[in-house]
Amino acid sequence: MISPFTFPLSLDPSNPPSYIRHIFLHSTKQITMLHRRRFLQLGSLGLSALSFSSFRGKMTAQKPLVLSTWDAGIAANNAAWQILRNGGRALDAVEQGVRVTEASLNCCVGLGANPDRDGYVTLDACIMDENFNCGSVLFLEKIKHPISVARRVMEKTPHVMLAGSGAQQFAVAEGFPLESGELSDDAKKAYQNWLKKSEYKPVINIENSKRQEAFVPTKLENGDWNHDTIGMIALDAKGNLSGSCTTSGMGFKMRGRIGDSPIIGAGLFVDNEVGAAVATGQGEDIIRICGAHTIVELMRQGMDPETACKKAMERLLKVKGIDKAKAIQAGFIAISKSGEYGGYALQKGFNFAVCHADDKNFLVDAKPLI
Ligand code: SD4
Repeated sequence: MISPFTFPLSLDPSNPPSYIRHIFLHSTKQITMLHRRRFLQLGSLGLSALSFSSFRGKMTAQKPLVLSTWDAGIAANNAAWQILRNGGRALDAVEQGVRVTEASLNCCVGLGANPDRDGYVTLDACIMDENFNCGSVLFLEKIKHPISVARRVMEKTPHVMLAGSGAQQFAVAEGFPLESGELSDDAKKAYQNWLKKSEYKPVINIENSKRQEAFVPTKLENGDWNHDTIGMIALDAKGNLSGSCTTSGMGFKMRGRIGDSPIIGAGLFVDNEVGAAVATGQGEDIIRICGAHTIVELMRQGMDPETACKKAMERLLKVKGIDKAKAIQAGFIAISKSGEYGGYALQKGFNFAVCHADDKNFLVDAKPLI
């Protein structure tokens, strides 16, 4: 039985310390912690800041609904929401949403992102609709919106995946402009720094890091620090699910390296009868457990989204082993067919953005497994 959950707030809600979170229940199992400071950031995105008290009490499943990974998900959700709020299709929402991130300057998505170890930005993306249609592009260079190329692969070819120069050739034939391939100023700086050490070592939570290190986090157009691979899943007013994922992959990766993000079943999976899931983090380990597909299958067995994400993360941890797992990060988010949602992280530091109304676009800190 679902029972309302009340967080015993002993603090003054009108003046909470920055790290006090408000807890509410939005499914039988999920307790989500929200970061008040981040609510207030929404104002700069044209959304109403959410009041501390507006999250009291139980939260029910939502429709329409859009979720996306990391802080950058707020702006992406905002674009997706413009489609969903008008009764639009989830597929259009997840494409338009992540295009915002692809067009912005950041460390890990789009042409402004960090390059591979040879100094080239190579992009991966995939998209999946409510009918098991899917498309993806891998190792795509000099194209600004890989997610839209992935959609064209899905809609205009008999294939699911196109890679490298073939994917680029297809994109150009479809009218996508071929960009210069020049690194953004931030990426140039980051690459120069990285060359000094030339270490290939993933850094956990680089997406939200404020530190200037070998893996230098780059700045956003608004002056904020970087963000990351964006994965987005949405449920539209008609009850249809879709998802998208787009990334430049791990910064300073080996040339030709592909992570989970463009791989259907690993980085993204949608089954319109059950739910949708998307992943971020160390792609190699997400691939090993077919992360997104595993989560959807666990939801099919009756688990709510957060529990399914947690179980999949437990599997990743088991495969990786605790010692090696401590050096990496992974995050999963999921939506059920009925509009419940949740996420889970391997380690502390992963958050995701949830939007289900004009004035409800907020960040949730995912619970960590270790
Ligand atoms: C990859 N999953 O290429 C992507 C990278 C990522 O947070 O999501 N980083 O492995």
